[in-house]
Amino acid sequence: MNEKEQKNKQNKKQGLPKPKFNPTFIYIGIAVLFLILSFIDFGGNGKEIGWKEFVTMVKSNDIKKIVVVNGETAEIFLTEDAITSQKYKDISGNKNSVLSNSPNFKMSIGSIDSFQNQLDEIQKDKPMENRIDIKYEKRTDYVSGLMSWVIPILLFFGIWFFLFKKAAGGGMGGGSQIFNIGKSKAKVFDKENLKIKVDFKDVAGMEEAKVEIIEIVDFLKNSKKYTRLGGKIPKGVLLVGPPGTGKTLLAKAVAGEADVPFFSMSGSDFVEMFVGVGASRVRDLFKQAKDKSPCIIFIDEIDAIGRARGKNANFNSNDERENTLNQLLTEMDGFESNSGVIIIAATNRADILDNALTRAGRFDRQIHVELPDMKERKEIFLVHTKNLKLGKDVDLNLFSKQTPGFSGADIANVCNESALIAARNGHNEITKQDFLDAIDRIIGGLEKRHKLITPEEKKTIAYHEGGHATISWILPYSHPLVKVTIVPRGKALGAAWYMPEERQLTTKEQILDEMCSALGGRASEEINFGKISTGALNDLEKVTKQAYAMVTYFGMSPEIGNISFYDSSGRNDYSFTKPYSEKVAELIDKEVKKIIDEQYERAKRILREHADGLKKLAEKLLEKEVIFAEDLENIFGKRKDSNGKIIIENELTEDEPLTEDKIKQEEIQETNQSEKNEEKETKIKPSDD
Ligand code: NHX
Ligand code: ZN
Repeated sequence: MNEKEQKNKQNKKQGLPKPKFNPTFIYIGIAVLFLILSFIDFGGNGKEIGWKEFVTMVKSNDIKKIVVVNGETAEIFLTEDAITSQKYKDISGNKNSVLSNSPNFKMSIGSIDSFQNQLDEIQKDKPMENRIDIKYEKRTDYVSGLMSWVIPILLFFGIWFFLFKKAAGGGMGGGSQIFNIGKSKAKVFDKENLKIKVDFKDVAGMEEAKVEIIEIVDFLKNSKKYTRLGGKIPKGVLLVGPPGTGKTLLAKAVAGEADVPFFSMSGSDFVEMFVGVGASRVRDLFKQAKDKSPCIIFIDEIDAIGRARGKNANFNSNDERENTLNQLLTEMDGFESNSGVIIIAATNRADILDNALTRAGRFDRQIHVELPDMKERKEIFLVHTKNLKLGKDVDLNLFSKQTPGFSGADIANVCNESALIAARNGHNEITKQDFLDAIDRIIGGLEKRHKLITPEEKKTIAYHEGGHATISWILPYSHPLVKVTIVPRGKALGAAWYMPEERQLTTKEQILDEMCSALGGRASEEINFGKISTGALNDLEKVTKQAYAMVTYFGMSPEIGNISFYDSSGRNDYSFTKPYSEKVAELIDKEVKKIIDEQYERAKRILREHADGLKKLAEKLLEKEVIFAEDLENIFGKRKDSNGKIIIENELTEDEPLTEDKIKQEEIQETNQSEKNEEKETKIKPSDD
């Protein structure tokens, strides 16, 4: 630590503000100095007099000598007698001093010649020895001479400096961009800079990940405990999980909890236009980190540099990325395990990372951060609704049930959107409906009630959606329907919304039933109008993908058998070569077509069987635009499972209180118990997702 830092520390201890050193003060100081210098007249303080006074002085023989400076100014020195008698006190305004050898008066002259002539004229009667002594002097004005070359230079440097500062770029701190190109761009969070305010309290959900990550905090805090027994502290931790699940938040919470500096950087920050920059930035980052150890380096989106080497289609074009990766690998090997620097990297694709990066001794620990389940979603809702003004009817249990597949970021988005919607509707608090609208908005996009749709099109849409709804109501394994709408939203003209069950396994029957309901839209168009439309695009896309997955991944086609071409390592991309023969390829296509054709026929059969119900449904849709599960129950009766038993929708199981907020939440729920039945009507996922 150098002296300056120590001084700063002392100042802090005494509560003094850090002395602020501002270079502009110097510049202003210099400028003022020059101004003062140029105004001070070294030529003396003699008062300027006119010709008339001068003639009087000459005639009364009071002038001892005259010095003509630079042919412009005559400096007049009085005789001792004149000074002692204080004859010209009135003119000079104060006493004329004998002591000073500066002139008593000054006078501007036109030219030396005319001055000389006029002076001679005045004293032409005087004898030569009584005449005034005239001297001619040439004085250089050092100040203005200096200024004339100093100012341009100063100006030049000033502009240069200014331009340089501008080039240094926004927000990256001082210095020029050009000179800092090899420096790491890491954002540093530590005591002096930005304080991390996140700790584990702020991390909701992710229970499993939290348990593992708490260990990392312990490594940083009590490293002795582990090293005492000869153990090595891990160097790298890889956070793997889909986007928006809070990997960055988790890493920040580790740093916040362990109270150590935190270097945050994105994988793409390393890469620049210039060769060698990435590697140099890695070097710089590790150097900085070692100086501040114990600390955490966080590299977001590490796949930007960590992708497997040499497997790219465009050969040799990515040397720079490889150099960067190599440097990262070397640096990770380079520093000792117990140096107190832990690298946390985040990615949503661990499978494409280079083997060397994930081997033991580097990022050997992988923590999987998964999408939150219903209980975790509720915790996340609790965190994000903390600062919202909630209405009495808000039920976070319902919302967490309505948002399967949502990430933490999505939930944050829902909460924010709900506040905006409530404000737009002029509500004083955010109501349940505002939340449900926000959820719909996040899933399906913006509602477009004003889209121009002809009556025929409207009818087609109604029958299309009616087809989806009818089949999913009749088939036992399809997802429970929430609502059907023919109001355009996002890119879709209409949608059937389902509540996808959060299941870990899916049976073949479930997939087939889903495919059948997805094909129900097109089937309904064909049956009812004898014409089909382009509108089934999304449905067909989904069905085709599902069918191919069944055949090539899940071994669900008898012809292909229990063969899977799925590659979990993700290393070989089959974009050019397929791992099967042409014959198998043909077979796959045939099987896929068979599955889809079968389901399409099944869909048409079901729709013909329930033609009356479908008609009623479509008409109701055209009339009301949005219909709910209730209306379907009125038309088709209760939904039955594969054994013909009536399906009872399982109520949300109440779990034990989580926090005080939770208790408050339950009070709210009790007051709404009567409304509970209606809550089921709400929607969750459009069919064309
Ligand atoms: C379109 N979208 O983009 C319209 C807005 C059958 C009532 N032309 O399956 O909305 O038709 O169950 C080029 C050509 C998307 C681009 C045709 C993009 C077709 C959703 C499909 C409802 N609900 N389909 C559904 C739907 C559509 C689409 C296209 C395209 C429809 C259907 C999209
Ligand atoms: Zn459809």
